[in-house]
Amino acid sequence: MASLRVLSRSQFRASAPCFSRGSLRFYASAKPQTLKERLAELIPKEIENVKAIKAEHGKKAFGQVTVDQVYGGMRGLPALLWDGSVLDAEEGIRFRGKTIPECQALLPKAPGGSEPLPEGLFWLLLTGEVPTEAQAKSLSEDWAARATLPEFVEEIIDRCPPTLHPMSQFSMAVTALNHDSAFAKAYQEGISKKEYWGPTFEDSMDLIAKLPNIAGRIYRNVFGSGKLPAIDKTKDYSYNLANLLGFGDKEAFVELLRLYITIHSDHEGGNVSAHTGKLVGSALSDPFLAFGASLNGLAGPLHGLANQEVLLWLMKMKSQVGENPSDEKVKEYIWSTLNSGQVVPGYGHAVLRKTDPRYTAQREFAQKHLPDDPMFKLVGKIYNIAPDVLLEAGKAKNPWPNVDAHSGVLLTYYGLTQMQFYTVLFGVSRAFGVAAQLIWDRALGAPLERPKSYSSEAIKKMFANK
Ligand code: FAM
Repeated sequence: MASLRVLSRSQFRASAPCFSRGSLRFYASAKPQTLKERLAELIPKEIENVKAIKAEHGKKAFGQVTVDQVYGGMRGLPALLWDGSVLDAEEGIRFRGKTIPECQALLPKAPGGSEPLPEGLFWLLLTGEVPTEAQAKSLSEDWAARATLPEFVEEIIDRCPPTLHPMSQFSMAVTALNHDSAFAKAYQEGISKKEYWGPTFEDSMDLIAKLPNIAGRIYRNVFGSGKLPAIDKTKDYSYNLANLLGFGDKEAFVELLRLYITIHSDHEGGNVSAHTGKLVGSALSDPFLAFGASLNGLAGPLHGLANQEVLLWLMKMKSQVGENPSDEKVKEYIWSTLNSGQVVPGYGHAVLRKTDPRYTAQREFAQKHLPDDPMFKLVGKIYNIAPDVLLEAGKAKNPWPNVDAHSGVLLTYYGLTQMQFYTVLFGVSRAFGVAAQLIWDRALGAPLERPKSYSSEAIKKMFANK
């Protein structure tokens, strides 16, 4: 359906008049404004905004950097800029100022669906604006049109031994896409710095578009579930991803993926995968190289691999304490994990100090779709017990569950039981945030990242007489 909007002069030329009201003239345009067109309008304004902030506040300090922060993984160090999402320790993530429930209410949905389309989230991350249904649909179509993999990338995936972890295969395939990078090509041809964001945008769109085919191919190769279907160009991104994995006929699973991708997309700029993408991108490595690096960080057990670890841990717990254990048995099992020097996967967070709203969103989905599932009930029981145990143990600053404590149980319920694959789905989702960040970094001319490191000897000398 044609959309109504007030048009800029250049857009006016391509449109036919529709009607006027007062001094405003409205035009029916056959095509909604594209994401790239909207960004082209927003970028010059944001460049001016950043210039003004730097001019007014550039020499002001955030506060002290302590030696503990240097030794302590830079916790809380204010060092990065990213407008797409901000993480509050108590409240959790907001995407461009919007909480997860607000995104669920406001972002466009698929026909008959009730979860937000990740297409809308990507638009929101990039522009700060909620797109129309037509704009979200135009992204589904654009991504479907870009989804085909180069043959040599298919071959790389097909040659991987099924024993190679799906995340390693995923990162290799993404890195190999750099073969056709528009940014790398434009850079070789001498593109001006002011134009960097254009080919970065094209690469980012290609990257996101090709991930379902990469993920689907890895899944089918490793777990032996037959030939990949073609992308359906009339359907949304999450449907296509589900279908490539062999779950296209399960509407509730498709809805789960829409929610899953949305809530896993971005978690401000400092987490390992987001920051790695930004850091590598700052060397002007193209989005495929930068996101390949993000994936390698996501593959660590303290970050994205935690969703696999949670399921393994739950399975072990079940085998030791049975399907429907008493609270006492669950408590004992959690203590045995801690006493053997391991972490309780899915609990704790570097920034959050309350239950992760991404956990809550998944819990609400489970309450709606699988309230009687025994594994869901076990996860609920652990939620009632683990925080007290972690508090009593006295080390973790945050005893509450994070996003990974819940996702595996939902995927298992719908038949996606291969937990080694779970982090790949996290990776597909995280591309949305990393890509949005890369586009804005190139648009704002973000410089090479180069913080300073110190030796312990230098630190001792620096504070010798203080
Ligand atoms: N189980 C046992 N110990 C824990 C713990 C947990 N779930 N969470 C934190 N601790 C320990 C931590 O290992 C550290 O011990 P040491 O002093 O011996 O080094 C101590 O408590 C203080 O850590 P912290 O300051 O509370 O947390 P960090 O900011 O250092 O680490 C996490 C944050 C997420 C790495 C940590 O909570 C953890 O290992 N959690 C389990 C793994 C997990 O679920 N990761 C996924 C995080 C998720 F949100 C994501 O990125 N996808």
